[in-house]
Amino acid sequence: MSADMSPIDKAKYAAARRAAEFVEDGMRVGLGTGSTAAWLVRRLGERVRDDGLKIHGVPTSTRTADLAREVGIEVITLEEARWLDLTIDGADEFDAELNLIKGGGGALLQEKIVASASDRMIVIADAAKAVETLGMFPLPVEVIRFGWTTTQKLIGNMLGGMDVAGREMSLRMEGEQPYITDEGNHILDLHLGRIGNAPQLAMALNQIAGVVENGLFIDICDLVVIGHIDGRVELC
Ligand code: ABF
Repeated sequence: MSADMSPIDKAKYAAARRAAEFVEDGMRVGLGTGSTAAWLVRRLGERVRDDGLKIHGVPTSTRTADLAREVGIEVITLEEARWLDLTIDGADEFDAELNLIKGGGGALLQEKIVASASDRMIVIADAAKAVETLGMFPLPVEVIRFGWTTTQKLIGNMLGGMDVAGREMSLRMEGEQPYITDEGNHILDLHLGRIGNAPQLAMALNQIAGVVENGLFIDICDLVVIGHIDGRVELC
């Protein structure tokens, strides 16, 4: 940890460093995406280099794969791993039931597949990610490019049947261009404000033609490692 780290980076680093202690020799580990997960990958790289840790890493995005290789982690595909001992990843929001909103980093599809292929999933997050009710963070929904505006309309109709405030659905942009995921899809961000029944919404969204996956992670996370700006860490 360097002295010029921002307070939020100190919190993310503290969570990542603590979570890295759950990684044991010989594990097949899912490696998350985002700035907090990047601290985890760097910390595991230190353990590989300094302690001779031997793990196989399965990345959840090309950028995580690049970073993992850079720090000396042996990267394999999920097919080669077949199943994972542990996945450690970030999140945009988590509630008391450890349900999550993920996908702010645009990698929700690989993240959900990798997390679902793991014996255990640990989320690393700064304390600001803790919420009473999910939904303030816009919910990312990955949709195939073909007919995405129709899919957007179908989602809006479905939401019309629910009492949700502010149904704006914005297409994720990267500069002037629509954001394209590693799988070549688009992402819609649903500005719902509050999600009353996350499990129900997660199921309803994935029934809609054109929806690939959504950023609600229900009953997937086993533990959240919370980092605070003073460096304290909480497990919940
Ligand atoms: C990724 O990390 C995404 O699913 C999630 O949106 C993001 C959180 O980003 P950060 O750690 O940079 O706050 O897993």
